[in-house]
Amino acid sequence: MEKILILGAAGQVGIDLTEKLIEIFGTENVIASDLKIPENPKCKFLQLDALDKEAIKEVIIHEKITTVYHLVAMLSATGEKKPLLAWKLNMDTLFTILEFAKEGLIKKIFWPSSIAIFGPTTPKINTPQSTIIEPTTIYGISKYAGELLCQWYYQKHKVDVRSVRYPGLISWKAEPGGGTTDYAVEIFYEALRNKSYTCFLKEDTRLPMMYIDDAIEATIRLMTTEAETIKTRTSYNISAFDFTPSELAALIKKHIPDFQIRYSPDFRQNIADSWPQSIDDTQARQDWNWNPRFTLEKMVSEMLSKLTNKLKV
Ligand code: AKB
Repeated sequence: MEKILILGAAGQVGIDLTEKLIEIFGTENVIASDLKIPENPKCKFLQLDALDKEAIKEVIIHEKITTVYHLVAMLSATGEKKPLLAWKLNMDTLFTILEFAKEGLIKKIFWPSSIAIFGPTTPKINTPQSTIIEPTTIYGISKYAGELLCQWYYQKHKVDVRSVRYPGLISWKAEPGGGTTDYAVEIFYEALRNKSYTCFLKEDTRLPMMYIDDAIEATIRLMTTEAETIKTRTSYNISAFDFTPSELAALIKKHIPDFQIRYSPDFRQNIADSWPQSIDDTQARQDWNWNPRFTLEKMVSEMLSKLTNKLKV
């Protein structure tokens, strides 16, 4: 039986992933950790700083951890404001976990990469698995360096580390923070609370996105597949749908007819402009049967209904 430690469990992916892992492996086999303490932890929770190598090592040994889901990262927008801290947080914490696996303290690692590894020179439409990769944000650079590190530890030291390149993720339980795709979550809160939203990206900025349930499904599927079927040890492209702010607003308007959107692009526009518009995920589909369930329309209905309930609007 696996014993799991989640680093960054209170973040956007962490909240949903923790619940799913508890469902699959049982409460007694999942330990959640983060710097910030969640309101209602669903399993054993430890307040841990991912940069505190010794504290993490102690937990891994003491709790007999076999698998680490390493979700800690500073995202694209905050990373541009705090580049040194972003690099330190994103790289040092990954090195720590990879080294623990090399030493034999843990058996398996999940570490997410992102579409942010791609840059302005990458083909923008149906971006292939292997292509030109020249990221222009600190976050993207750290994620690509991280991918190569994962591959190096796998090839040199047989470390079983697995990864997907998340697109922008849309969730209702937890709000994202510090990303460029965050508008696609904020818009739902503002539509329900105020019937209006000012978007920090231009109306025609197309980006690849995914509903959180599919992101969790991809993560679990990759982590529970046989090691031999995983041909890519950098990180897999995964894709669900893509849209622009104006297309998303039009779909929201179908549910909330008087919803209004305005546009006031800021520094995040440049970041978004450097990323792909859509992603080719053929390899993930072939290697481990990846297949998203949520269409764009289904995601919009689901977000509005879940958030209506949550916000009591
Ligand atoms: C961000 O916007 O920085 C993230 C990402 C695409 O990895 N959501």
